[in-house]
Amino acid sequence: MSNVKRTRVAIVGAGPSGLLLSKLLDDHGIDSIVLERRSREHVEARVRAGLLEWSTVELLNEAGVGERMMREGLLHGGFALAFDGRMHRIDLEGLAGRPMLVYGQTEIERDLADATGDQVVWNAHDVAIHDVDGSAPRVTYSADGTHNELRCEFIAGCDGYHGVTRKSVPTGRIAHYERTYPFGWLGILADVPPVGDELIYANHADGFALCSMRSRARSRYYVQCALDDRIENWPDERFWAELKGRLPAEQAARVVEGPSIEKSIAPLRSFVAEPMRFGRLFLVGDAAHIVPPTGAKGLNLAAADVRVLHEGLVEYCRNGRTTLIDEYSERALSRVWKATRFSWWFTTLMHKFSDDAFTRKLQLAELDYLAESPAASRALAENYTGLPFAAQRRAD
Ligand code: FAS
Ligand code: PHB
Repeated sequence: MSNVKRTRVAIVGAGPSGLLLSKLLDDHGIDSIVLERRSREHVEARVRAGLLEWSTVELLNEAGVGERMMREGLLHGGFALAFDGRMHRIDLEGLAGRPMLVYGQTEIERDLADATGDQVVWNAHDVAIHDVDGSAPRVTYSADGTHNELRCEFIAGCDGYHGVTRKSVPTGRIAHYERTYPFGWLGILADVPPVGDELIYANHADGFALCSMRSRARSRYYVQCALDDRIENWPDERFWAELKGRLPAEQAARVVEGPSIEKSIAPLRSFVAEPMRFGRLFLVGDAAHIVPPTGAKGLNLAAADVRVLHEGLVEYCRNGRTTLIDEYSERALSRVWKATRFSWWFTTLMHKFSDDAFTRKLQLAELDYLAESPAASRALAENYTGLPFAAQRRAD
Protein backbone atom coordinates (compact mmCIF):
# COMPACT_ATOMS: atom_id res chain seq x y z
CA MET A 1 0.00 0.00 0.00
CA SER A 2 1.53 3.35 -1.02
CA ASN A 3 1.17 6.75 0.52
CA VAL A 4 0.03 8.97 -2.37
CA LYS A 5 1.32 12.57 -2.38
CA ARG A 6 0.95 15.30 -4.97
CA THR A 7 3.15 18.19 -6.08
CA ARG A 8 3.59 20.21 -9.26
CA VAL A 9 7.31 19.46 -9.73
CA ALA A 10 9.05 16.36 -8.38
CA ILE A 11 12.81 16.98 -8.06
CA VAL A 12 15.18 14.01 -7.73
CA GLY A 13 18.41 14.99 -5.96
CA ALA A 14 19.19 17.66 -3.34
CA GLY A 15 22.53 18.80 -4.69
CA PRO A 16 22.90 22.44 -5.70
CA SER A 17 20.71 22.11 -8.80
CA GLY A 18 17.83 20.34 -7.03
CA LEU A 19 17.73 22.67 -4.04
CA LEU A 20 18.17 25.83 -6.12
CA LEU A 21 15.36 24.82 -8.49
CA SER A 22 13.05 24.04 -5.56
CA LYS A 23 13.79 27.39 -3.90
CA LEU A 24 13.23 29.40 -7.10
CA LEU A 25 9.94 27.58 -7.80
CA ASP A 26 8.84 28.14 -4.21
CA ASP A 27 9.56 31.87 -4.58
CA HIS A 28 7.11 31.86 -7.50
CA GLY A 29 4.47 29.97 -5.52
CA ILE A 30 5.07 26.69 -7.36
CA ASP A 31 5.00 23.59 -5.19
CA SER A 32 7.83 21.03 -5.44
CA ILE A 33 9.12 18.06 -3.45
CA VAL A 34 12.82 17.10 -3.49
CA LEU A 35 13.78 13.43 -3.04
CA GLU A 36 17.38 12.92 -1.86
CA ARG A 37 18.82 9.49 -1.20
CA ARG A 38 21.44 10.69 1.29
CA SER A 39 21.21 12.56 4.58
CA ARG A 40 21.56 16.34 4.69
CA GLU A 41 24.79 15.93 6.67
CA HIS A 42 26.28 13.68 3.97
CA VAL A 43 25.36 16.02 1.12
CA GLU A 44 26.72 19.08 2.90
CA ALA A 45 29.99 17.32 3.79
CA ARG A 46 30.95 16.64 0.16
CA VAL A 47 33.87 18.92 -0.75
CA ARG A 48 33.44 19.91 -4.40
CA ALA A 49 33.36 23.15 -6.30
CA GLY A 50 34.69 26.44 -5.08
CA LEU A 51 34.38 29.05 -7.83
CA LEU A 52 31.20 30.86 -8.95
CA GLU A 53 30.56 32.74 -12.17
CA TRP A 54 28.86 36.08 -11.61
CA SER A 55 25.67 34.80 -13.28
CA THR A 56 25.55 32.05 -10.63
CA VAL A 57 26.06 34.63 -7.88
CA GLU A 58 23.16 36.66 -9.31
CA LEU A 59 20.88 33.62 -9.47
CA LEU A 60 21.66 32.65 -5.85
CA ASN A 61 20.90 36.24 -4.81
CA GLU A 62 17.66 36.13 -6.84
CA ALA A 63 16.78 32.97 -4.90
CA GLY A 64 17.31 34.87 -1.66
CA VAL A 65 20.17 32.68 -0.43
CA GLY A 66 23.08 35.01 -1.14
CA GLU A 67 23.43 37.02 2.07
CA ARG A 68 26.21 34.89 3.65
CA MET A 69 27.78 34.30 0.22
CA MET A 70 28.14 38.05 -0.37
CA ARG A 71 29.49 38.53 3.14
CA GLU A 72 31.97 35.64 3.23
CA GLY A 73 32.72 35.03 -0.45
CA LEU A 74 36.01 36.29 -1.90
CA LEU A 75 35.87 38.44 -5.05
CA HIS A 76 38.53 37.40 -7.57
CA GLY A 77 39.33 39.79 -10.41
CA GLY A 78 41.89 37.48 -12.00
CA PHE A 79 43.99 34.34 -11.76
CA ALA A 80 47.53 33.33 -12.74
CA LEU A 81 48.91 30.84 -15.23
CA ALA A 82 52.25 29.39 -14.06
CA PHE A 83 54.45 27.76 -16.70
CA ASP A 84 58.12 27.44 -17.58
CA GLY A 85 59.10 28.96 -14.21
CA ARG A 86 57.08 32.14 -14.82
CA MET A 87 53.64 33.60 -13.98
CA HIS A 88 51.12 35.37 -16.19
CA ARG A 89 48.00 36.98 -14.72
CA ILE A 90 44.69 36.74 -16.59
CA ASP A 91 42.87 39.96 -15.71
CA LEU A 92 39.26 38.72 -15.70
CA GLU A 93 37.69 42.09 -14.90
CA GLY A 94 39.85 44.00 -17.39
CA LEU A 95 39.39 41.44 -20.19
CA ALA A 96 35.84 40.13 -19.60
CA GLY A 97 34.35 42.85 -17.39
CA ARG A 98 33.33 40.53 -14.56
CA PRO A 99 34.93 38.82 -11.55
CA MET A 100 34.51 35.35 -10.06
CA LEU A 101 33.48 34.65 -6.47
CA VAL A 102 35.23 32.06 -4.29
CA TYR A 103 32.57 30.39 -2.13
CA GLY A 104 32.52 26.64 -1.49
CA GLN A 105 29.77 24.35 -2.76
CA THR A 106 29.41 22.99 0.78
CA GLU A 107 28.42 26.51 1.90
CA ILE A 108 25.93 26.87 -0.97
CA GLU A 109 24.39 23.53 -0.03
CA ARG A 110 24.01 24.72 3.57
CA ASP A 111 22.48 28.06 2.58
CA LEU A 112 20.04 26.33 0.21
CA ALA A 113 19.11 23.54 2.63
CA ASP A 114 18.42 26.15 5.35
CA ALA A 115 16.12 27.98 2.94
CA THR A 116 14.24 25.05 1.40
CA GLY A 117 12.60 23.71 4.55
CA ASP A 118 10.40 20.63 4.67
CA GLN A 119 9.86 20.07 0.95
CA VAL A 120 13.07 18.00 0.96
CA VAL A 121 12.75 14.27 1.76
CA TRP A 122 16.22 13.18 2.93
CA ASN A 123 17.15 9.48 2.92
CA ALA A 124 14.64 8.69 0.16
CA HIS A 125 15.44 5.28 -1.29
CA ASP A 126 14.49 3.23 -4.37
CA VAL A 127 13.48 6.31 -6.33
CA ALA A 128 11.93 5.34 -9.66
CA ILE A 129 10.27 7.53 -12.28
CA HIS A 130 7.18 6.54 -14.28
CA ASP A 131 4.97 7.75 -17.16
CA VAL A 132 7.16 10.70 -18.17
CA ASP A 133 5.58 10.72 -21.67
CA GLY A 134 2.07 11.16 -20.34
CA SER A 135 0.46 14.14 -18.63
CA ALA A 136 0.59 12.52 -15.17
CA PRO A 137 4.15 11.44 -14.43
CA ARG A 138 4.86 9.72 -11.13
CA VAL A 139 7.82 9.09 -8.84
CA THR A 140 7.85 6.20 -6.39
CA TYR A 141 10.22 5.94 -3.44
CA SER A 142 10.55 4.57 0.06
CA ALA A 143 11.30 6.61 3.17
CA ASP A 144 10.94 5.92 6.89
CA GLY A 145 9.86 2.39 6.08
CA THR A 146 6.90 3.38 3.92
CA HIS A 147 6.40 3.14 0.16
CA ASN A 148 5.28 6.39 -1.45
CA GLU A 149 3.94 7.54 -4.78
CA LEU A 150 4.47 11.17 -5.76
CA ARG A 151 2.07 12.32 -8.48
CA CYS A 152 3.26 15.44 -10.31
CA GLU A 153 3.17 17.48 -13.53
CA PHE A 154 6.93 17.55 -14.15
CA ILE A 155 10.05 15.69 -12.98
CA ALA A 156 13.45 17.40 -12.70
CA GLY A 157 16.34 14.92 -12.77
CA CYS A 158 18.87 16.72 -10.54
CA ASP A 159 20.44 13.47 -9.36
CA GLY A 160 23.93 13.81 -10.78
CA TYR A 161 26.02 11.62 -13.07
CA HIS A 162 25.32 8.41 -11.12
CA GLY A 163 21.63 9.15 -10.60
CA VAL A 164 18.59 7.19 -11.70
CA THR A 165 16.73 9.67 -13.94
CA ARG A 166 19.03 9.74 -17.01
CA LYS A 167 19.36 5.97 -16.77
CA SER A 168 15.56 5.68 -16.89
CA VAL A 169 15.50 7.03 -20.46
CA PRO A 170 15.32 4.26 -23.07
CA THR A 171 18.72 3.98 -24.82
CA GLY A 172 17.21 4.67 -28.25
CA ARG A 173 16.01 8.13 -27.16
CA ILE A 174 19.22 9.53 -25.71
CA ALA A 175 22.70 10.18 -27.13
CA HIS A 176 25.82 10.10 -24.95
CA TYR A 177 29.03 11.97 -25.86
CA GLU A 178 32.01 11.16 -23.65
CA ARG A 179 35.73 11.62 -23.33
CA THR A 180 37.72 10.33 -20.34
CA TYR A 181 41.15 11.66 -19.35
CA PRO A 182 44.16 9.46 -18.46
CA PHE A 183 44.68 11.08 -15.05
CA GLY A 184 42.84 12.26 -11.92
CA TRP A 185 42.95 15.18 -9.51
CA LEU A 186 44.21 14.61 -5.99
CA GLY A 187 42.69 17.40 -3.88
CA ILE A 188 43.35 18.44 -0.30
CA LEU A 189 41.75 20.93 2.04
CA ALA A 190 43.99 22.45 4.75
CA ASP A 191 43.46 25.20 7.30
CA VAL A 192 46.46 27.21 6.14
CA PRO A 193 46.53 30.60 4.40
CA PRO A 194 46.50 30.34 0.60
CA VAL A 195 49.71 30.86 -1.35
CA GLY A 196 48.44 34.16 -2.77
CA ASP A 197 45.39 36.35 -3.24
CA GLU A 198 44.23 34.61 -6.43
CA LEU A 199 44.20 31.13 -7.95
CA ILE A 200 47.25 29.71 -9.70
CA TYR A 201 46.87 27.13 -12.51
CA ALA A 202 50.28 25.50 -13.09
CA ASN A 203 51.45 23.61 -16.17
CA HIS A 204 54.59 21.66 -15.22
CA ALA A 205 56.62 18.87 -16.85
CA ASP A 206 55.63 16.62 -13.91
CA GLY A 207 51.93 17.46 -14.24
CA PHE A 208 49.22 20.00 -13.44
CA ALA A 209 48.73 21.75 -10.09
CA LEU A 210 46.08 24.20 -8.87
CA CYS A 211 46.30 26.55 -5.89
CA SER A 212 42.79 27.54 -4.79
CA MET A 213 41.12 28.49 -1.54
CA ARG A 214 37.87 28.58 0.46
CA SER A 215 38.79 31.59 2.62
CA ARG A 216 41.89 33.58 3.66
CA ALA A 217 42.51 30.84 6.26
CA ARG A 218 41.53 27.68 4.34
CA SER A 219 43.33 26.50 1.20
CA ARG A 220 42.25 24.03 -1.49
CA TYR A 221 45.05 22.49 -3.54
CA TYR A 222 45.08 19.93 -6.36
CA VAL A 223 47.82 17.99 -8.15
CA GLN A 224 47.34 15.83 -11.24
CA CYS A 225 47.84 12.16 -10.33
CA ALA A 226 47.64 8.77 -12.02
CA LEU A 227 44.11 7.58 -12.73
CA ASP A 228 44.63 4.45 -10.63
CA ASP A 229 46.41 6.31 -7.82
CA ARG A 230 45.18 5.99 -4.23
CA ILE A 231 45.18 8.53 -1.40
CA GLU A 232 47.07 5.99 0.72
CA ASN A 233 50.04 6.67 -1.61
CA TRP A 234 49.90 10.39 -0.75
CA PRO A 235 50.85 11.22 2.82
CA ASP A 236 50.67 14.98 3.38
CA GLU A 237 54.46 15.34 3.15
CA ARG A 238 54.48 13.87 -0.37
CA PHE A 239 51.59 16.10 -1.43
CA TRP A 240 53.25 19.32 -0.25
CA ALA A 241 56.57 18.41 -1.89
CA GLU A 242 54.85 17.57 -5.19
CA LEU A 243 52.75 20.73 -5.15
CA LYS A 244 55.76 22.97 -4.49
CA GLY A 245 57.77 21.13 -7.14
CA ARG A 246 55.18 22.12 -9.75
CA LEU A 247 55.10 25.85 -8.86
CA PRO A 248 57.58 28.60 -9.80
CA ALA A 249 60.21 29.00 -7.04
CA GLU A 250 58.79 32.27 -5.67
CA GLN A 251 55.30 30.84 -5.24
CA ALA A 252 56.61 27.51 -3.92
CA ALA A 253 58.46 29.40 -1.20
CA ARG A 254 55.16 30.99 -0.10
CA VAL A 255 53.25 27.71 0.33
CA VAL A 256 52.21 27.26 3.99
CA GLU A 257 52.02 23.55 4.82
CA GLY A 258 49.65 22.00 7.35
CA PRO A 259 47.66 18.83 8.05
CA SER A 260 45.06 17.95 5.40
CA ILE A 261 41.48 17.95 6.71
CA GLU A 262 40.14 16.36 3.52
CA LYS A 263 41.90 14.39 0.82
CA SER A 264 40.27 12.81 -2.25
CA ILE A 265 40.97 11.72 -5.81
CA ALA A 266 38.44 12.57 -8.54
CA PRO A 267 38.54 11.15 -12.08
CA LEU A 268 38.10 13.60 -14.97
CA ARG A 269 35.65 13.19 -17.79
CA SER A 270 33.73 15.19 -20.39
CA PHE A 271 30.18 13.90 -20.78
CA VAL A 272 27.06 15.28 -22.42
CA ALA A 273 23.66 13.58 -22.79
CA GLU A 274 21.32 14.83 -25.51
CA PRO A 275 18.56 15.89 -25.43
CA MET A 276 17.94 17.09 -21.88
CA ARG A 277 14.16 16.71 -22.01
CA PHE A 278 11.95 13.63 -22.38
CA GLY A 279 8.26 14.48 -22.17
CA ARG A 280 7.69 15.68 -18.62
CA LEU A 281 11.24 14.75 -17.50
CA PHE A 282 14.02 17.39 -17.60
CA LEU A 283 17.66 16.46 -16.93
CA VAL A 284 19.56 19.16 -15.01
CA GLY A 285 23.22 19.67 -14.04
CA ASP A 286 25.49 16.67 -13.60
CA ALA A 287 22.61 14.34 -14.50
CA ALA A 288 23.04 15.64 -18.06
CA HIS A 289 26.67 16.73 -18.31
CA ILE A 290 30.06 16.47 -16.64
CA VAL A 291 33.11 18.64 -17.33
CA PRO A 292 36.69 18.25 -16.06
CA PRO A 293 36.96 20.73 -13.12
CA THR A 294 39.84 22.62 -14.79
CA GLY A 295 37.54 25.38 -16.00
CA ALA A 296 35.47 25.53 -12.77
CA LYS A 297 32.32 24.99 -14.84
CA GLY A 298 30.48 22.03 -13.28
CA LEU A 299 28.50 23.80 -10.60
CA ASN A 300 28.06 26.90 -12.77
CA LEU A 301 26.58 24.87 -15.63
CA ALA A 302 24.15 23.25 -13.19
CA ALA A 303 23.04 26.71 -12.06
CA ALA A 304 22.64 27.81 -15.68
CA ASP A 305 20.35 24.83 -16.39
CA VAL A 306 18.28 25.73 -13.32
CA ARG A 307 17.97 29.32 -14.52
CA VAL A 308 16.61 28.25 -17.92
CA LEU A 309 14.34 25.49 -16.59
CA HIS A 310 12.77 27.49 -13.79
CA GLU A 311 11.88 30.26 -16.27
CA GLY A 312 10.05 27.69 -18.37
CA LEU A 313 8.22 26.07 -15.46
CA VAL A 314 7.14 29.46 -14.11
CA GLU A 315 5.81 30.47 -17.55
CA TYR A 316 3.86 27.19 -17.84
CA CYS A 317 2.48 27.22 -14.29
CA ARG A 318 1.42 30.86 -14.60
CA ASN A 319 -0.21 30.90 -18.04
CA GLY A 320 -0.04 27.42 -19.55
CA ARG A 321 2.44 28.48 -22.24
CA THR A 322 5.09 25.87 -23.13
CA THR A 323 7.41 28.10 -25.21
CA LEU A 324 10.27 28.18 -22.71
CA ILE A 325 10.08 24.58 -21.55
CA ASP A 326 10.00 23.53 -25.20
CA GLU A 327 13.25 25.51 -25.66
CA TYR A 328 14.93 24.23 -22.48
CA SER A 329 17.03 21.45 -23.97
CA GLU A 330 18.27 23.50 -26.94
CA ARG A 331 19.11 26.59 -24.84
CA ALA A 332 20.79 24.59 -22.08
CA LEU A 333 22.84 22.47 -24.51
CA SER A 334 24.05 25.57 -26.38
CA ARG A 335 25.78 26.72 -23.18
CA VAL A 336 26.78 23.20 -22.11
CA TRP A 337 28.68 22.46 -25.32
CA LYS A 338 30.57 25.78 -25.24
CA ALA A 339 31.59 25.12 -21.62
CA THR A 340 32.47 21.51 -22.49
CA ARG A 341 34.73 22.73 -25.27
CA PHE A 342 36.40 25.30 -23.01
CA SER A 343 36.92 22.81 -20.16
CA TRP A 344 38.39 20.26 -22.61
CA TRP A 345 40.68 22.92 -24.14
CA PHE A 346 41.92 24.21 -20.76
CA THR A 347 42.45 20.63 -19.50
CA THR A 348 44.41 19.72 -22.65
CA LEU A 349 46.54 22.86 -22.29
CA MET A 350 47.41 22.45 -18.63
CA HIS A 351 47.88 18.71 -18.01
CA LYS A 352 50.60 16.17 -18.79
CA PHE A 353 49.15 13.50 -21.10
CA SER A 354 52.41 11.74 -21.99
CA ASP A 355 56.17 12.22 -22.18
CA ASP A 356 55.84 13.35 -25.79
CA ALA A 357 58.21 16.34 -26.18
CA PHE A 358 56.33 17.76 -29.19
CA THR A 359 53.06 17.98 -27.24
CA ARG A 360 54.82 19.75 -24.40
CA LYS A 361 56.36 22.27 -26.81
CA LEU A 362 52.91 22.99 -28.24
CA GLN A 363 51.52 23.57 -24.73
CA LEU A 364 54.31 26.01 -23.85
CA ALA A 365 53.90 27.80 -27.19
CA GLU A 366 50.18 28.28 -26.55
CA LEU A 367 50.80 29.52 -23.01
CA ASP A 368 53.42 31.91 -24.36
CA TYR A 369 50.91 33.14 -26.96
CA LEU A 370 48.28 33.64 -24.23
CA ALA A 371 50.76 35.74 -22.25
CA GLU A 372 51.55 37.91 -25.29
CA SER A 373 48.13 38.23 -26.92
CA PRO A 374 45.34 40.30 -25.34
CA ALA A 375 42.95 38.68 -27.83
CA ALA A 376 43.89 35.17 -26.71
CA SER A 377 43.70 36.14 -23.03
CA ARG A 378 40.31 37.78 -23.62
CA ALA A 379 38.95 34.55 -25.12
CA LEU A 380 40.15 32.66 -22.05
CA ALA A 381 38.70 35.27 -19.68
CA GLU A 382 35.31 35.32 -21.46
CA ASN A 383 34.93 31.56 -21.22
CA TYR A 384 36.27 31.28 -17.67
CA THR A 385 33.87 33.92 -16.30
CA GLY A 386 30.93 32.36 -18.18
CA LEU A 387 29.48 33.13 -21.60
CA PRO A 388 26.24 35.11 -21.94
CA PHE A 389 22.96 33.17 -21.98
CA ALA A 390 21.43 32.28 -25.34
CA ALA A 391 18.60 34.73 -25.93
CA GLN A 392 15.11 33.36 -25.44
CA ARG A 393 13.15 33.16 -28.66
CA ARG A 394 10.30 35.68 -28.60
CA ALA A 395 7.73 34.14 -26.27
CA ASP A 396 4.51 34.22 -28.39
P1 FAS B 1 25.20 16.62 -7.60
O1 FAS B 1 25.91 15.36 -8.00
O2 FAS B 1 25.90 17.64 -6.78
O3 FAS B 1 23.88 16.24 -6.76
C1 FAS B 1 23.10 15.11 -7.11
C2 FAS B 1 22.36 14.68 -5.86
O4 FAS B 1 21.45 13.62 -6.23
C3 FAS B 1 23.29 14.10 -4.80
O5 FAS B 1 23.03 14.71 -3.55
C4 FAS B 1 22.96 12.61 -4.78
O6 FAS B 1 23.06 12.04 -3.50
C5 FAS B 1 21.51 12.61 -5.26
N1 FAS B 1 21.12 11.34 -5.90
C6 FAS B 1 21.84 10.58 -6.76
N2 FAS B 1 21.13 9.49 -7.11
C7 FAS B 1 19.92 9.57 -6.47
C8 FAS B 1 18.77 8.75 -6.44
N3 FAS B 1 18.71 7.61 -7.15
N4 FAS B 1 17.72 9.13 -5.66
C9 FAS B 1 17.77 10.29 -4.96
N5 FAS B 1 18.84 11.12 -4.94
C10 FAS B 1 19.91 10.75 -5.70
N6 FAS B 1 32.70 21.48 -10.10
C11 FAS B 1 33.42 22.62 -10.13
O7 FAS B 1 32.95 23.62 -10.71
N7 FAS B 1 34.66 22.68 -9.51
C12 FAS B 1 35.19 21.59 -8.84
O8 FAS B 1 36.30 21.66 -8.30
C13 FAS B 1 34.46 20.39 -8.77
N8 FAS B 1 34.94 19.30 -8.09
C14 FAS B 1 34.21 18.13 -8.06
C15 FAS B 1 34.67 16.98 -7.38
C16 FAS B 1 33.92 15.79 -7.38
C17 FAS B 1 34.42 14.56 -6.65
C18 FAS B 1 32.68 15.74 -8.06
C19 FAS B 1 31.87 14.45 -8.10
C20 FAS B 1 32.21 16.87 -8.73
C21 FAS B 1 32.97 18.07 -8.74
N9 FAS B 1 32.51 19.23 -9.39
C22 FAS B 1 33.21 20.39 -9.43
C23 FAS B 1 31.27 19.22 -10.07
C24 FAS B 1 30.20 19.43 -9.04
O9 FAS B 1 30.43 20.58 -8.31
C25 FAS B 1 28.90 19.40 -9.79
O10 FAS B 1 28.97 20.16 -10.97
C26 FAS B 1 27.74 19.85 -8.97
O11 FAS B 1 27.72 19.11 -7.78
C27 FAS B 1 26.49 19.62 -9.82
O12 FAS B 1 25.41 19.71 -9.00
P2 FAS B 1 24.14 18.76 -9.23
O13 FAS B 1 23.78 18.77 -10.67
O14 FAS B 1 23.15 19.20 -8.22
O15 FAS B 1 24.65 17.25 -8.94
C1 PHB C 1 38.24 24.70 -6.24
O1 PHB C 1 38.52 25.66 -5.50
O2 PHB C 1 37.78 23.61 -5.81
C2 PHB C 1 38.45 24.84 -7.73
C3 PHB C 1 38.75 26.09 -8.25
C4 PHB C 1 38.95 26.21 -9.63
C5 PHB C 1 38.86 25.09 -10.43
C6 PHB C 1 38.54 23.83 -9.90
C7 PHB C 1 38.34 23.71 -8.54
O3 PHB C 1 39.06 25.22 -11.77
